[in-house]
Amino acid sequence: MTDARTATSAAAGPGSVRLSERTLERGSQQLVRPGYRRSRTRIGTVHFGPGAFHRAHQAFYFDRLLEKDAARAICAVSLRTASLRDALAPQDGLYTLVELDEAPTLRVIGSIRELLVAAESPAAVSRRLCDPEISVVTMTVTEKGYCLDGGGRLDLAHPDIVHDLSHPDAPNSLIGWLVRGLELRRERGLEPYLTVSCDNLSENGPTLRRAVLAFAARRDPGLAAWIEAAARFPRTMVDSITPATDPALRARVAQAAGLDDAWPVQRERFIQWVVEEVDFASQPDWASVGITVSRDVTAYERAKLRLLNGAHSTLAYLGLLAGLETVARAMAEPTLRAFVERLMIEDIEPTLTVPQPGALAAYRQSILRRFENPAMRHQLAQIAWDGSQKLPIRILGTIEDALRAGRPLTRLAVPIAAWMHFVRLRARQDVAIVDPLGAPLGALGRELTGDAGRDLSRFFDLPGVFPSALTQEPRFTHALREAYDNIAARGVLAALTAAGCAAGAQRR
Ligand code: CS2
Repeated sequence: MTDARTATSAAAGPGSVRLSERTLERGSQQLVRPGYRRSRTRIGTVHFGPGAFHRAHQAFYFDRLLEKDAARAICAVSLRTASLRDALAPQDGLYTLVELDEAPTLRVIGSIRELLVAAESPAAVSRRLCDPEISVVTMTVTEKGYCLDGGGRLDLAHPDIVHDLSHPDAPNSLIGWLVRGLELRRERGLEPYLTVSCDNLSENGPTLRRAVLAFAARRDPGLAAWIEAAARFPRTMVDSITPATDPALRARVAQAAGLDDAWPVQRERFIQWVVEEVDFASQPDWASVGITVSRDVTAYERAKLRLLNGAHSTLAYLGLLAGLETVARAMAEPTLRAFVERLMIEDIEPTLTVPQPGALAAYRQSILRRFENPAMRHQLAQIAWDGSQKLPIRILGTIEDALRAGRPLTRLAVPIAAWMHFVRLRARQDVAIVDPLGAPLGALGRELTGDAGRDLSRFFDLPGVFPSALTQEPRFTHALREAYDNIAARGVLAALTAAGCAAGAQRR
């Protein structure tokens, strides 16, 4: 049994009409249909990792771009699994995006024109990557897909990287594929593609560039030099809360659209994409579809990763320990809401700098309103996935900044302690943890005692999670020990109240 990786695709119901090019016009009038002729579009983008977030976010923007530029259709490449290809191929790549609020919008997205599975057809992916029409490669492979070590650099001992260095024409990893595509383009005298990370990584563009160059240098120093000189890896910040697809969504779409969709997606109406301004001739006219082009993505990115994603992970682990299921339900728990708001105000915002005074307060309030959206059943268990990869980016960096500034860690230690107790809870429930370190975390969870003096060091020994600058810092280990023992002794809500963490935040 594992955490509910909420349902994926399913075949259309009996006797119903399946969404496709041929049936699209039979759908209900409320369906918003593509505003361009799909048959005239050309594939100009390759995307790796076409999960729900890609289909709700980037593919939505490219659908808008296609209304102005026919060369912006997407080839969606799944690295390993065929489930998305199998679900959407009978639909000609079409799927329904539901924008959730009090008056939901159902929009059929047509920007994905090709679906490939790299593990099945590496030659087809190679051909696409060196197609002269391709100018952009985007990716959403989550933090773990970059094969990084604890220091944010390429892990050359990662099994996929080891494989790809000896099988360069049929890689397993994103990094292997990006370098393969650039190598083929160089051999053909083509320009590199713009390589755009759309994942929640700190400094995602430079981090990706560093990993690609490290891999290329192992393959061919001349190739690495060419990439270093000619390729561009812009920083980006991406944002839209996208709950996983579930049977309720599929039933809702079938009823409202009058067409069966094997894998619709849903998101809040709020959406934002910030792309770093780089000098690259054939990139899309990002601003024409509401994408922010900025020279300072870092300020946007750090605020989002720490305020939104840091609060999300905090709610996830505290809420799951309190027996709650969704973000909206956790926000309805006064003690939790008060704690998260105070954490944002007192502990996270002081680590952020934004030019406009008052901007952080407004951003925080908008985030909290988004979290409270009753139209969204955003599962805490979904946010809890991959904690070993997410917490260093979302919380530990903030803790390191607080230590440098001499600020207390009382509240910041709580989400880390809650994650540790979550690991223990899942072990007791015999539910596997969805995380690249899922196996060691499961084994560790079964041996945890609830006593910080015996348990914390076990977590500190995990590879690539806790930097030694923290594990050897008494102010951190003391605050974490207190938070961990507090939760063990009192339960999560009483622990927050007892620690005075939940004392009403000064609403600014
Ligand atoms: C969430 C993010 O699942 C998670 O970890 O915190 O997917 C979050 O919904 C997005 O980053 C919002 O833009």
